[in-house]
Amino acid sequence: MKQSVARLLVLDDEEAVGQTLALVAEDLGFEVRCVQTPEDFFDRVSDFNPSHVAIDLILPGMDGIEVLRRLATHDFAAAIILISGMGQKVLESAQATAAERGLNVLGVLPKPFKSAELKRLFGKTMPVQAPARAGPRIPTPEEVRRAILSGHISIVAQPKVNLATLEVVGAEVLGRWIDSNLGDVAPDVFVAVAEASGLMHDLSMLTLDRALTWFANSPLNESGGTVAVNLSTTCLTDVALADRFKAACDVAKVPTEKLILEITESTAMDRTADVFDTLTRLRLKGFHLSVDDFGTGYSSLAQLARLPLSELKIDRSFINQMVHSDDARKIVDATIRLARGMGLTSVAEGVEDAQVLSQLQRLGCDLAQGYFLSRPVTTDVFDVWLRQRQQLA
Ligand code: G
Ligand code: MN
Repeated sequence: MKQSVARLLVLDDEEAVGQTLALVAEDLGFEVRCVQTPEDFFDRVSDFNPSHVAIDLILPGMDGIEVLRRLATHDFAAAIILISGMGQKVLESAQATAAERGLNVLGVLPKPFKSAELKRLFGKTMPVQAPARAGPRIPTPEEVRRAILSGHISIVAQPKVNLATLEVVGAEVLGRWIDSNLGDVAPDVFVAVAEASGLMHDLSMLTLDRALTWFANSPLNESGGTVAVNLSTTCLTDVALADRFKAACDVAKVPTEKLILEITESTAMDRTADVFDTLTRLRLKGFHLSVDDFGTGYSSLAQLARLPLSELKIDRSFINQMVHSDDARKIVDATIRLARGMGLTSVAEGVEDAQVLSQLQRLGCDLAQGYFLSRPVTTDVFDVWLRQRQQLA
């Protein structure tokens, strides 16, 4: 017997809601079952084995949160859609709790919903059961060490664009490692290994050297742009870092003012004297400092004001939610104002579509970065792309 891989189980005490969901989902090739009580739901979960479930948060007897808690204790892996007439705020906090419990929440659906919204949600997971691809093995510290020493870690660059003029005003440089055995190793993977094995200093110097060598002769430098590199907290406890970075800039003949060093929010909030000293010394030598992924940590505004910063990068989790979530948009708006009030450049990271870009323009954000403008690309590709863009302008 042929069994459809896409199976949706709906739990909603309003029968009409289940019927509407069923209509849309069946149209998309789903096999659908609807139940009205949590008891029936849990019975059905085991025999119907759904790939997707839609759960109303308000139910008689047991509420939706309780249903989610029970699912979490069973390592439930299906994609979950949350439904509620209680407004976006309740839905979003339920989504956050569910995600925290390790559940796979596809999205939320405020009632009354349109079938287009539902299609968009389902569309996110098509094809429903893509074969799981085994991720590459985590490299050993020795492999990371060899990759650094033999210069196998290269860089890619992603543009930063002025939202008022759409001019390219800078680039963030990211490490890239394509290994003959391991394949493309994601930067957060090799950075984590480097951090844990005392290799971060070498990795940062290598990235900086590569960034400077490229930037010195790039059209980005010619047109007055800047180049950004990421700095980990481990590096900042090294008291000689500022001198070494300055020396590298001198060798490459790039003024330190052209460099933006990105630190994470938790680094910025680190109150150890060494970290604070290094940040201050870097700024005294002319480097600009930027707080990356802003909004995800626990900032103290007092500490933020104390640091010699030039830029705030608003975390992409707010940016890519801002079209759908009022809260995300308010946070972005407030952060842009905060940056402006403190004399800092605001940067939106993770801009993935035109709608987000135009909202950011309306809110008066200074710069944007993200796939919609360009993915991180090799520096050769970056230079060609930028020259073409400059000729067209
Ligand atoms: O934390 P930081 O902003 O330095 O992280 C950079 C990472 O973000 C890189 O791995 C890069 O590929 C990724 N990135 C860049 N632009 C986008 C985007 O528009 N969307 C998403 N999801 N990731 C992005
Ligand atoms: Mn960054």
